[in-house]
Amino acid sequence: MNQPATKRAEGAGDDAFYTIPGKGWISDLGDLANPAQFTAPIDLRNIDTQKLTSALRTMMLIRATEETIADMVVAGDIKCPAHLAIGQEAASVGIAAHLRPGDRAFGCHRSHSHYLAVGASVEALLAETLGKANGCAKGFGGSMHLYAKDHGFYGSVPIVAGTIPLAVGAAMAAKMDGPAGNTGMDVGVAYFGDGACEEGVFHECLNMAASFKLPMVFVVENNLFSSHLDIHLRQPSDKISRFAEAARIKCATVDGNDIVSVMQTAGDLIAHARAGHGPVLIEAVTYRWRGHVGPDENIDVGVRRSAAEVSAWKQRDPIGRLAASLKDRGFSADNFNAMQDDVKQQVAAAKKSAYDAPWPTDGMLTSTVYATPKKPDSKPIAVTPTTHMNYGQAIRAGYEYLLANHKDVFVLGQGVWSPWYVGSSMTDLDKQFGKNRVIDTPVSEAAETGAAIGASLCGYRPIVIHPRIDFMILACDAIANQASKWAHMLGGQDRAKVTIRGIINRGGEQGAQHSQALHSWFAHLPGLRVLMPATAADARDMLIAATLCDDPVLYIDDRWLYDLTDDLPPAHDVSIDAFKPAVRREGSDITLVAASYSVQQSLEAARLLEQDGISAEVIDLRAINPIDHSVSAASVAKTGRLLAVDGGWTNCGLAGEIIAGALEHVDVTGLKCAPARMTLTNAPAPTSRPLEKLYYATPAQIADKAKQLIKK
Ligand SMILES: Cc1ncc(C[n+]2csc(CCOP(=O)(O)OP(=O)(O)O)c2C)c(N)n1
Ligand SMILES: [Mg+2]
Repeated sequence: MNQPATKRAEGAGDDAFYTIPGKGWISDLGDLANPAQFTAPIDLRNIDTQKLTSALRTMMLIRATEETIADMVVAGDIKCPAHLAIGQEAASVGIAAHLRPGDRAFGCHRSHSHYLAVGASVEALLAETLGKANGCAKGFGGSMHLYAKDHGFYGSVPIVAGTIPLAVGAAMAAKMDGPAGNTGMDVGVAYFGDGACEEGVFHECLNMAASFKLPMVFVVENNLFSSHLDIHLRQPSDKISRFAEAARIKCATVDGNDIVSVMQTAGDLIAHARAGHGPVLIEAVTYRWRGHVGPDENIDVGVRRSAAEVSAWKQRDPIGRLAASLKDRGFSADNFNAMQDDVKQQVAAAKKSAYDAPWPTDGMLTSTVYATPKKPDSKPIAVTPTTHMNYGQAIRAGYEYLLANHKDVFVLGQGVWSPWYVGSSMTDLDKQFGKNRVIDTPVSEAAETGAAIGASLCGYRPIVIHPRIDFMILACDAIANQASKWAHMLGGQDRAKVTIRGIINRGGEQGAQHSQALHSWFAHLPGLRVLMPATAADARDMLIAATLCDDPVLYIDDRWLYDLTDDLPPAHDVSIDAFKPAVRREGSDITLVAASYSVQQSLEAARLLEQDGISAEVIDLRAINPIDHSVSAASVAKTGRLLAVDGGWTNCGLAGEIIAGALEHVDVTGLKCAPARMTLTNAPAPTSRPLEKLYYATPAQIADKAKQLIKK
């Protein structure tokens, strides 16, 4: 095929892509983005003096703590990336003035200020930056993963925009909890920067929070930079609140270095969210004095910024302006100096105790990855008696049981009100349990999944449904970075008790993006349990166990199994550790190991082999992370032959893991032949009928492969 000739315009300069400031850029923020403006003392309006001096002290504490962190970086004691918010203190303190203990705030990479503004411990912060065991994340988070849930700070992470959907989920949970007396609802709060507003998930979250009318507070600290890049080079406007307007969210853009402005605006907007009128967005325009990361003022990820600009912004110092304004209320220079000394002493004492603190013990490296499985402690009433049902109906029975017996369970996902979107597996659950517990969502995989995680940190056990694993990939940050890491990176203090259901939906000429089985991708992640039911009974009971488990669980069902039937006894609470690998058929000549649909194919292959006098043992792995190789290994030790069967691709896939895991546990000199694997053709799924027939392995092909091994 001929490529069209490149038609790059002659003479296109650097500004072909970027609107270079000064060349046609008009600031929508106007004076708010101009450091020469808003430098005068601020108008204290009618805010109580004690409230203001307390805010001043918190801002000073944040600054002194961050200056100490800068010194500790320079001294070489802090190695983790430390993003300082010096110059930005008013935003977090102004918002925190209106938060209460039940609220749920989530931070970002630059969150020392958010954490300290809610009153969390300076000692625990400094110890955390050093990696000490009494750090706020037990030494597992460093500067970028802060945690103080007892102060309403649920966690911060450095994936830009990563916690925004979690905060939306926390707001969802707050709405489910309902108002606290006549004081309105608790709120979810997400702190993030202007750069985060360039991430897709932010827009999914605005839309979802507005559509669901959630008590959600989006706080954007617009410091006009993302890393080394000025907002003028990244967005067609420097005013972030325009995105909220587009989502019909009540919003305000304020001078983020004026604590009174932030406090007053936050007071009004947070009250709006608490009252149930829907989400709000507060844009605080500010500026960081130091570079993107580390202690330097003039360097931003290797790019030098204008020293004149930095010093101009220092004239709009939130601390200096408030202190100057308070003089009229009798707060003298002596008062200021005394406060400063007091703050410095507090930080110095915290620093000393952080240095003196112990390191985490070796055992902590792995001890927090998974929760200890619990024994079921209740005997809830079964919804259905022993019933003959198929795999799809069994999944539905799992939901029915959970929703009937466990008030903390709710489900959300796309198409869950539809009679066919997810086969027979959820039919009419919304009618039975209400649309507030069976929630159909916008087309926003990242927001839905992140929200489920966020709600799971607030006492709920959500199940988020992805009708195809292909679509679930859009939620990879929530799954791979957030859910699976949450417990470990916060030192085991909290867990994402979320179930993520991904459906494999192959065949039917649906092609490359509607047919994938990506279980191997996700089974790679420590912290995420991955279950693959191969029978109708497991389809129901694994869903129950996954939901009641304190770890994040990816539950993968396969539409090709939906017609498989079984007699299921009444349901009951099941523990996650009930699902050891199962010998589904005993045999002596060869071991077939598989999960999910491949188990049924292997059983069919074993029936074919029996006709040729070959006895095949079939192992159903059931859980592929953590994976238990012991049953496969024992079988291989007995038969001397191993064929791994998997519906995923070969390279770095489950079949390779099955072989490696079994061989590590057997005496290989006893093997009768080298192990082999039967996997998917190494190509994306075709749509054309004859090619599709070629593409998927059949039981006859599995049997043939087994026969080849036996001949060897
Ligand atoms: C998903 C993701 N992409 C890129 C990065 C690299 N990164 C770290 S911080 C940052 C800048 C974010 O800017 P902004 O949201 O405005 O926050 P600020 O640093 O200004 O406080 C970037 C791009 C990241 N951590 N995560
Ligand atoms: Mg920024």
